[in-house]
Amino acid sequence: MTIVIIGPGALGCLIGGSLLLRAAFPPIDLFFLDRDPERAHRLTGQGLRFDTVDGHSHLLEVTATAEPASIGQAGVVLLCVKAGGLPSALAQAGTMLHENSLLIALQNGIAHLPLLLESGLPGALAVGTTAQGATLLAPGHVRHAGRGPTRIGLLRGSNEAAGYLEDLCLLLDRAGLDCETVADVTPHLWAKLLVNVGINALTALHGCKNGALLDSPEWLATLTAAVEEAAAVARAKGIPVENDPVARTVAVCRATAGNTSSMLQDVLKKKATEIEAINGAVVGLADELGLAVPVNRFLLEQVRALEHGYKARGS
Ligand code: KPL
Repeated sequence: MTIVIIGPGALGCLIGGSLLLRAAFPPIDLFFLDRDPERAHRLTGQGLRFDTVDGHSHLLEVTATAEPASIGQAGVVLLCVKAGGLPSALAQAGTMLHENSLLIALQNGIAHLPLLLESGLPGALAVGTTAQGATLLAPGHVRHAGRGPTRIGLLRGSNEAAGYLEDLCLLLDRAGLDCETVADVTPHLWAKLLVNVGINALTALHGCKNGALLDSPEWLATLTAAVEEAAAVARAKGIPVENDPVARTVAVCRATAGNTSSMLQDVLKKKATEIEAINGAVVGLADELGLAVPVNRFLLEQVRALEHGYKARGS
């Protein structure tokens, strides 16, 4: 099985590292595809440093490239870029996909679904969500910072593709990523969105680890309000929401207490964040539905201002 991971960021390195370390059977050919040729070259030369959740550190041999043509055709392509990087990642994926391939998108939020469905790429299409925590300590050095479920569902594809997805999920599960296929992925994407709505912007604004949100009554109150607003939007859209999404978000804060959220990692690197795909998506849908979501709007505006600050300084 040829597996290509597009985007050797925190999540891509976590998945790649877990597969290389633990998925011995069936044999896989794993490639990382980066858009930066120099970084790809360095990753191949230096290997991937993978710190497991139980504190062990492994140096793994990897093959990374910026040239999809050098990989040829892929069985599975995992899109591990941020929502904003999806258009160029889809263009890269396009050259490797064929009618029996499986493309799996693992972005936060829900805003990327139309883009995927309209991409017109050959093969089956699946979307997934994971609550695994991963921190990219440096390019090519990832720490697995906390465990949580990974759920993947087929958006488009034959019965054969569904079987292929089952096999792949089994492989990811054996690799320690707590992975299962689901018939309808939408409620799972929303469940994860509600968690990200509560954790990501707040950790980015306060510069704190996920677990620290539980130490401040004020931050916890904002987390609670943001998640409740987003849950009301989900319910108004007819999406089933589990009983207590706030309790789930708190549980994820605990399970990934030592993790630096992906949004804080972006802010620390002065990169564009996924705020538009997370709290921004909630605000956009709330506006369409005529619902008030003041806390999500506040978080959206604050993170936009933060991003604008470092973009404006040109760093
Ligand atoms: O998904 C995450 C993220 O950081 O984007 C969580 C689950 C909050 C883990 O940090």
